[in-house]
Amino acid sequence: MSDPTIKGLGPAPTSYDGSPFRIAIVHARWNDTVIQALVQGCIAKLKSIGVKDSNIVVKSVPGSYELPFACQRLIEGGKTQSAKSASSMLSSTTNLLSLIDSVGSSTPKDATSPTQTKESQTSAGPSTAPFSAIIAIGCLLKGSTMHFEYICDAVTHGLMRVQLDSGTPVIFGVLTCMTEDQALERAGIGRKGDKGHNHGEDWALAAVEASAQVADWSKGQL
Ligand code: RBF
Repeated sequence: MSDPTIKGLGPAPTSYDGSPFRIAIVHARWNDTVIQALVQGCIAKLKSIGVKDSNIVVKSVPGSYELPFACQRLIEGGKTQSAKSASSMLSSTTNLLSLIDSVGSSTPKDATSPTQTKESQTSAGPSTAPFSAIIAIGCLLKGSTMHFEYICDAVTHGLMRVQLDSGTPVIFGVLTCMTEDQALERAGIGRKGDKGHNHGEDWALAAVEASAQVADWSKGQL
């Protein structure tokens, strides 16, 4: 492998467990073969390091230019979903307490059963926690006009802004390639003898590492 930028991420000093985290992937649909390989590589790696299937949310947008806004809205959507679910859980607890009050202390066992069943179903279902990290995946290929430069610049700065403004890590999974072969090699599906390396796997590792660090650091555990 002659190009050192294909080799990918080195090992982290700590190995991280992905099981507590909920991760979103937002991907562009331009250059679909490359995108599909990157998204599949990313999902497979997330699962291999413990992220539950039900805690991986995948959304798509037309092109890379749409990624920053979609990430921003999805992060907010995750926070809204979490707040709604917390408030509906609180109101079912309040209903339960009023039921116990109204029937007296001899019947709490019967009274709690339906609610407990409902709650355990909820906890076994898809998570409604805010996203721990979001992975933006796109593939920009240099054409004969200046489009590439403008989109690369806007997307890069846009994604950085989203993570700094939201406090949620945004993993930069956007390939910016001069040729299609360069993109295929960075998706692990190169046409030459060497297939290259799937960078989607690295982005999965980065997402879990950033999630774990943010979770610790926000509790003052450094
Ligand atoms: N989106 C990508 O994700 N990758 C590209 O390589 C790409 N090339 C584009 C080239 C041109 C000339 C145009 C007009 C758009 C391109 N887009 C590309 C789409 C862009 O990110 C966005 O979806 C559209 O401009 C609509 O906002």
